[in-house]
Amino acid sequence: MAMNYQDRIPNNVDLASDRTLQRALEHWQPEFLKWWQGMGPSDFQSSDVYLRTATSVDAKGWATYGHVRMPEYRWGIFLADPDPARRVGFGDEYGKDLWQQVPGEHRSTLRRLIVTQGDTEPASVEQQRLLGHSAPSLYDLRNLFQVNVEEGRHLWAMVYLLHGYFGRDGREEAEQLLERHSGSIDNPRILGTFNEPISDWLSFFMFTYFTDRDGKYQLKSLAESSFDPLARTCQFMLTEEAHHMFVGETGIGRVVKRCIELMKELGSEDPEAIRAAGAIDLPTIQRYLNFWFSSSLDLFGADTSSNAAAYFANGIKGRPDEGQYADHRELASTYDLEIPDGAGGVLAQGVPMRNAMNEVMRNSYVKDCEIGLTRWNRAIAKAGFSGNLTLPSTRFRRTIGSWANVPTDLRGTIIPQAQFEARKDEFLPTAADRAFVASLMQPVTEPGKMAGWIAPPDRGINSNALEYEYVRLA
Ligand code: BYC
Ligand code: FE
Ligand code: FE
Repeated sequence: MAMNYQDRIPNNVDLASDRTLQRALEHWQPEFLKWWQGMGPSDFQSSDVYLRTATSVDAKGWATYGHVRMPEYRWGIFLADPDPARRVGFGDEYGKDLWQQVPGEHRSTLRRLIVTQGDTEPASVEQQRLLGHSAPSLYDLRNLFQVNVEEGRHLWAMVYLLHGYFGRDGREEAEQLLERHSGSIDNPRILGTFNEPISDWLSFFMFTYFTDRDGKYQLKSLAESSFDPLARTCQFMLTEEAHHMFVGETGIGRVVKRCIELMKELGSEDPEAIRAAGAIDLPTIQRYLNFWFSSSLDLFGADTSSNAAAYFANGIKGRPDEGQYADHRELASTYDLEIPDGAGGVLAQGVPMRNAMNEVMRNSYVKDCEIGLTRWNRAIAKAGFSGNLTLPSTRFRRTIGSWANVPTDLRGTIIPQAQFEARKDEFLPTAADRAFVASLMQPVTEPGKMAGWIAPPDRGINSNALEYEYVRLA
């Protein structure tokens, strides 16, 4: 269905035909805007930002570009077109009809998953709210705001489902999505990573590389859901998500590139020399990477999970790209886990495949994370340097699952707690690292200019030059 931009709330769900739902959402809209003004990007609300807005959900028409003030962005409700051939794709009900309404027995589970997904979206906007003040270029500033408005739209996507399919308790949950806040002591966001501060741009790029990628995998698994409105909502969100990971991958890549340029210029890989020249050295990049990768791994949940088994059995949440698997029921199969034996060693344990779904997803995610590292390492090697970036072991610094609170080194070897504490500065960003990175975070607002710690991107947005005025500061 075509997107309707005449309504107060743009949509392709024929919102006008459901007065009650339309009124409920129109009631929530000013609350959202109040939240955006209070908790969204600090300042810049009257700047004109070169944003893309979806105007249709098909492949070619969904992105139109133009300068918009963020509060005037047309946040709307867009679902991918229905696929009449699609059936329940996994679990006990494999092959049956999809659900167009929420089955009573799955109501609280679905609500909880939708709320958890919805909670991450505004959380990320809150985490990033101060970054506009230290953007390395107008190009980057624009990308930050593009990500922010789209995360705001992802919140709309989940709020539509809550209002449209969960009645009164859905409306209450929608209100609470604006009441929890990232990092709040009394009322924090639901998942750990979304309460971590993102106070510098290196963290922002790590977050969009690693944490938005969790978003990609979670959305892919929800896009398989038998609850068709959820699946179609998530399918469309994935088209927007790709840009967030692009920002992360190219962002880290440009920080690495700048470091390489200076290593060449100085003829040295010495971190202190790189820092003295005003860029970020590879060991510091590695420590930031260790932090955000390990934090994001926890977002997949525990490695054995009866919740995950029930989601799969009931057709609620599948595996990303479920179609690629041969067995969509997984009744008899097992998965081999390596878990700590409690005495400093490692134990192999076979668990029912359905209970290991979080781990299956986490593994696909890790593989996807490796792609960027290969690319960055190739650039380092090509320049003739020996340094490289690696993903730490999935056992490292976990707080969820079998490896939670088991101290290991970056390779996943169990070490005594005291040794972990003693080596923390080698593993994770130190206060001095953070202070150094913070010292580089000086805003650059002249079109086409770039901060000294980051290389320019290969190209501008939507075929525009790098010198284009991506944000007209007000
Ligand atoms: N922090 O049985 P388990 C995105 C809890 S990112 C705190 O393994 P389950 C985005 C868990 O809730 C994608 N608590 O749980 C990115 C459970 O609690 P209860 C977000 C955690 O249900 C960037 C208990 O531990 N989407 O979109 O299998 C910018 C036992 O665990 C954490 C989703 O997450 C944690 N990290 O799996 C913007 C999809 N992990 O029941 C946006 C929806 C686990 O004992 N959520 N717990 O009280 C889910 O599918 C599942 O809730 C989870 C957890 C995968 C998160
Ligand atoms: Fe999102
Ligand atoms: Fe995202």
